[in-house]
Amino acid sequence: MSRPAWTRNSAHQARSLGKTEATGMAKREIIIAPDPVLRKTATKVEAVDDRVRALMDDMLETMYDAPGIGLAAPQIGVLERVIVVDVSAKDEEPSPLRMANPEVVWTSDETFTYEEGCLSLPEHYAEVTRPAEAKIRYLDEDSAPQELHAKELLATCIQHEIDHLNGILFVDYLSALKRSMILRKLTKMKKAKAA
Ligand code: K1U
Ligand code: ZN
Repeated sequence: MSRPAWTRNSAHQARSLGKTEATGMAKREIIIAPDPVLRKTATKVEAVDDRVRALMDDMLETMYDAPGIGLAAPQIGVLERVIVVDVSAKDEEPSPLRMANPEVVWTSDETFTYEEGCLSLPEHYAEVTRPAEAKIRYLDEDSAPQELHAKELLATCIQHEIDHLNGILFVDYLSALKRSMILRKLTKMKKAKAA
């Protein structure tokens, strides 16, 4: 049975309407690096069915709560090729994107540099340069094939999330020294939290 239309509109809107419990959406735990799950390659979904739609809604709930502008399924321990993104500003209407099996089919030569963060690498930020524009092919929440021409922050965020599906983290674009410093700090932080 398909869900009511409003629950598929936006987890953010649903929460602000106080309807999170009624939808059955759930906030999931975000996996912090270093963790082997974040280095695995995720598998394609066969189709976007009710199970995948529920996963997408949980991911949006988790992303808005963090808060973040994107999330990939491996970050909550699910090794499937599913991402969610919403780069709308605070004073704009939410514009969540739910994508299954996203693929970059074209990128511009022009680049865009942005100080990236990652919910799996809390409190660490670094400039990363990526193509400024990208065409993305994906399945939407109704399993319909779509193509999106993304620019600047949206393009950066989608590329960052697709990297997660391939076990790549933004620190992999930094020098080995910077990467190992960040990962060592996170190991220490996790040990301190576990103690
Ligand atoms: O994939 C993730 O871990 C989410 C990540 C996405 C991302 C951020 C910046 C560049 C590329 C991809 C985040 O959302 S980190 C948090 C963040 O950027 C943010 C949080 C609150 C308001 C605005 C931005
Ligand atoms: Zn990330």
